[in-house]
Amino acid sequence: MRIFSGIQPSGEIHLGNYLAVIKPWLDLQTKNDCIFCVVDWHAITVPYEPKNLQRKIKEVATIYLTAGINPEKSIVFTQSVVKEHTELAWLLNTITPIGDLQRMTQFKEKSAKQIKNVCAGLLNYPILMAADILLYQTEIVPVGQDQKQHVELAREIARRFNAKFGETFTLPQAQIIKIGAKIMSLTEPNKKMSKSDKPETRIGLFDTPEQIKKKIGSSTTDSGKEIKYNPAEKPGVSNLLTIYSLLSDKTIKDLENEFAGQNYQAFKQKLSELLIEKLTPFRDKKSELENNPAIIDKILAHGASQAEKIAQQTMKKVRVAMGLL
Ligand code: AQP
Repeated sequence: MRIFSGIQPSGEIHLGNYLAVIKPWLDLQTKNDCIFCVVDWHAITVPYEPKNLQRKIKEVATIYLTAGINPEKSIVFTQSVVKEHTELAWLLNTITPIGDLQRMTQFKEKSAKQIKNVCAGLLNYPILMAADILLYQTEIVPVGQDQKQHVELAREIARRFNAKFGETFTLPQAQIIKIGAKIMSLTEPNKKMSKSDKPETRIGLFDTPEQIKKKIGSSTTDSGKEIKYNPAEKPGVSNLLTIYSLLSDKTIKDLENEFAGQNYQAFKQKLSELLIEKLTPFRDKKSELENNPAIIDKILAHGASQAEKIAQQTMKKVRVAMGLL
């Protein structure tokens, strides 16, 4: 099956991005035809620092490689290098009702933060995302819970295009993990962990052991003493249990048994140790690749040339179907 997924090089890539999206890519990579993109054109729909963008792109690519993505098996590239993404996005603009874009939850939330000058790019973001997905005739799109709505819109756009211009696109489907598709903030466990929130709300993949201990130590827990999974009544502890379970590959039930009778402090200490063990390779790899930036440049350039070939085939079909060739 063809898989496409991506992360924006915005803010600090965190545990939510890793556990819900990047980690599941590894299983998919063994049996499927995978394309993993650094979606930089999406990252510029909110205020950003141009001088940091190239560094951020390389950091995201570093995270993909450290997590276990094999660039000899999967395609890894930067979105803006393959121009067909914007060409297809423009064409899909012509068949997408504005109302569909205005009802997107992410647009409502992000535009509320940009009250003074909401850019058209923020509204059109899901069309670019549809282009990213449809360009590669994608069947499965692994995402977190918050992006499910955008994948459903991409499917609807593909369906509409096929009905109007003839069978052109594969209809994509979102793939969401059962537990952990929405990792919550460490300080406000009713809100999702987010790149744009304060640093203490999330664990960044490059956090130092001291930062990890401090953030987990001061994360919000709940009244009571038991280490029990109950998102409605104990959202803080349930979120920490979810993180622990995904990192250790133990079930939540097993963890409840393991920590029965222990207090929050002991649980948090064990979780910090596990996080330090799992995240140290990310910091190590970052320093290694910073000392040898040509490695990442080469991988991204090779990935872009592979992605371009597929994208060009689809665009040929699209132009013919739309009477543009
Ligand atoms: N808290 C989360 N739990 C599970 N999955 C998450 N994702 C994001 N946050 C969580 C998923 O990560 C993928 C990449 O996200 P993105 O780079 O497209 O940006 P986003 O969804 O807007 O993520 P952020 O981190 O929350 O950024 P901001 O602060 O800008 O809103 C997506 O599949 C997403 O679902």
